[in-house]
Amino acid sequence: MSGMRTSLNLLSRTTVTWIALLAILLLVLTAGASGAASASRPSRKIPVIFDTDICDDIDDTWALALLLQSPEFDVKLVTTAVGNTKSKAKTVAKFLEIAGRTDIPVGIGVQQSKGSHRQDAWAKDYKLSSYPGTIHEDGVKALIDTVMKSRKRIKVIAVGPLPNIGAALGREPRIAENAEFVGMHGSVRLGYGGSKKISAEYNVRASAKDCQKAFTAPWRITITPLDTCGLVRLKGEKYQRVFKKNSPITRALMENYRAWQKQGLRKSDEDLSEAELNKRTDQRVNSSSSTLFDTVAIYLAMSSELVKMEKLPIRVDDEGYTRIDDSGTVIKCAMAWKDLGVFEDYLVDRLTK
Ligand SMILES: [Ca+2]
Repeated sequence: MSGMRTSLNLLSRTTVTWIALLAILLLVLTAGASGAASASRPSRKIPVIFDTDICDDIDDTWALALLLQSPEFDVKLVTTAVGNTKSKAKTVAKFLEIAGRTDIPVGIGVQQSKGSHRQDAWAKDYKLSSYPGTIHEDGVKALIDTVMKSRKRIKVIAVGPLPNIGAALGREPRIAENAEFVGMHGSVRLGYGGSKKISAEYNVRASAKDCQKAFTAPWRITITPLDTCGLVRLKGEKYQRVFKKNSPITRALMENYRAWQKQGLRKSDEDLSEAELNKRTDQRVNSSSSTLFDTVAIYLAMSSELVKMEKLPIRVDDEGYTRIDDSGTVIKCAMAWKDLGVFEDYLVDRLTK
């Protein structure tokens, strides 16, 4: 009897051991499977490409800062547009390096000149070859490749004239099938500075043919025309929070703002002494921002809560006007602010967090 009990005990002990081993194996397998699943699960972040004519107006640099301070985005590429795009890429690369975001590739857009730009002084000693991330000499190809290989529909945020987007659509029209367009373009019911007279807004007018291509491509289009973006400017307490923050990003932003203002003043009066130039630059940089048009396009790529959106048929004419016209493409337009003050607070909070 006792011999039988011993062998039964032995049997049950062996069974228990086997069951335990199987359970552990199952746990390991399940954990492995869920690990693999999470690795292959697409990120919930919004994949974006930022196409910018940075270094012409300063608001692009504010928009770049907002982009980098927005965890909603997975920034796949920044491409430079208009003029000397190679020199502009230096400003972008240096800014990304300071922000600790050299994971972001930089693409040199369609090179239109070898000229200089207002923020060149800030990046004059920076070497593109020293950028730890990727520099694409052919930014248009990089843009096409990034869109075509994206597993999720990607948002192309464009905040300047559109030679890069026009070229990309010309080379590979299928990008419109895997992308959405979000732009700072046009003037629909308001012109510059809230004027009741509409304008041929610069980003459209400077390359109207490319804008026509972009606005007739079969992708979803969202824009902030001057009606909303032309009203954003930080002053007083709100501006001072950014001005005084002194984080790596806001420091780089303010250095660029200073370089941009100084170069603008120098161009407008070449007889100014260095001391006078610095004094006038300080007066401007210490008091308020310029109009921050492009920041609104960044915001629209993640939310439209703070604006009144309208779906309007928009036709881009050859002079660069964005007309409401039944023959136009239906586009989502941010036509008015629900509360501009709330957007300004949001912008300041983001930039200074
Ligand atoms: Ca711009």
